Amino acid sequence: MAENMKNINWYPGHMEKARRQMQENLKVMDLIIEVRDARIPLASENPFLAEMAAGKPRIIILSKTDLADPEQTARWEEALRTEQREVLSLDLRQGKDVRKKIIAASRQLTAAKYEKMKARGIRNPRAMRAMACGIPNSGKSTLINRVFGRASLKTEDHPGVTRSLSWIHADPALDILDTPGVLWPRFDDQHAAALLGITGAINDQLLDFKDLSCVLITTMQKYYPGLLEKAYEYQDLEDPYDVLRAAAACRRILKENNEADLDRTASAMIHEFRRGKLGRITLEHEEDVEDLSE
Ligand SMILES: Nc1nc2c(ncn2[C@@H]2O[C@H](COP(=O)(O)OP(=O)(O)OP(=O)(O)O)[C@@H](O)[C@H]2O)c(=O)[nH]1
Ligand SMILES: [Mg+2]
Repeated sequence: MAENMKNINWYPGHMEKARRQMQENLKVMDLIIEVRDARIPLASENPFLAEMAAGKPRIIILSKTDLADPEQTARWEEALRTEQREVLSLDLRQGKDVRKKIIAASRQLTAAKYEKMKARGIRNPRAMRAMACGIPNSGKSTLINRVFGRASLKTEDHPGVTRSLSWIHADPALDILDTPGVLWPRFDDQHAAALLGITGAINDQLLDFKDLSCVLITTMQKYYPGLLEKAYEYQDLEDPYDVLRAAAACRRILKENNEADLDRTASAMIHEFRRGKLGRITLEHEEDVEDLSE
């Protein structure tokens, strides 16, 4: 990570407020549904959620699998799964089987609690309560709409869409609380922050796209050699700025004086990545991570 990169931070007041309200609601939750982005399964883990969810059954959703590398998604799914923690990788846009899988996993993880209620003589135990949480723009509201079977919550392709907590009676057996995407007050790991920026979890207005494109280029050179060469029709370039210049030439993104417009090229590259135009790409590879224990 280059030293002169602009520092990334995004923790507006609504996130702090949401974090407090989530904490307050925690005691009534039977289950946590944490939605991460399959392209960055670790950088999209919110450390405060891990702490908050401790002791509660948890489903980790790896969303946006249509944009991620399928082989890596399969590896991550295995690596993150534990006894108390189911992992489901889902393309929430397609919605195929989303409802069925979420309901089945919720049932399984709350079975002991449900049986306990029955044993106490409650004939029709209440619906289980789940809190959907995670970083901004990861697909929490889309997921709940899928389980509910109706587009009742607002979803848009930018972070910070959901601003308040709201309960959805998604299924007779499952209530889900939608929450605003939250980040944390300070990113100790600026590389992870850049990955969050690239994938769209951070307000674009705070980002330097040239910085982000350099991180994207070096990561793709490491994991997907040849892909950028193919997309931007160049050969034998290593330096990220040379790659940016090649991309500018290929896409004809030029200033009035015919020089490459690197700012606009960087932004175009990030948006091509986000739309999946550069391929199905995972920016964190499972085999490179040594310790996944929490
Ligand atoms: N390609 C793809 N897009 C998805 C997927 N899931 C969600 N999206 C899109 O991602 C964007 C964000 O989805 P939301 O459901 O609003 O995300 P959120 O987590 O509720 O976001 P905040 O409320 O801002 O925290 C929308 O444009 C969705 O259509 C997926 O699996 N694949
Ligand atoms: Mg939302």
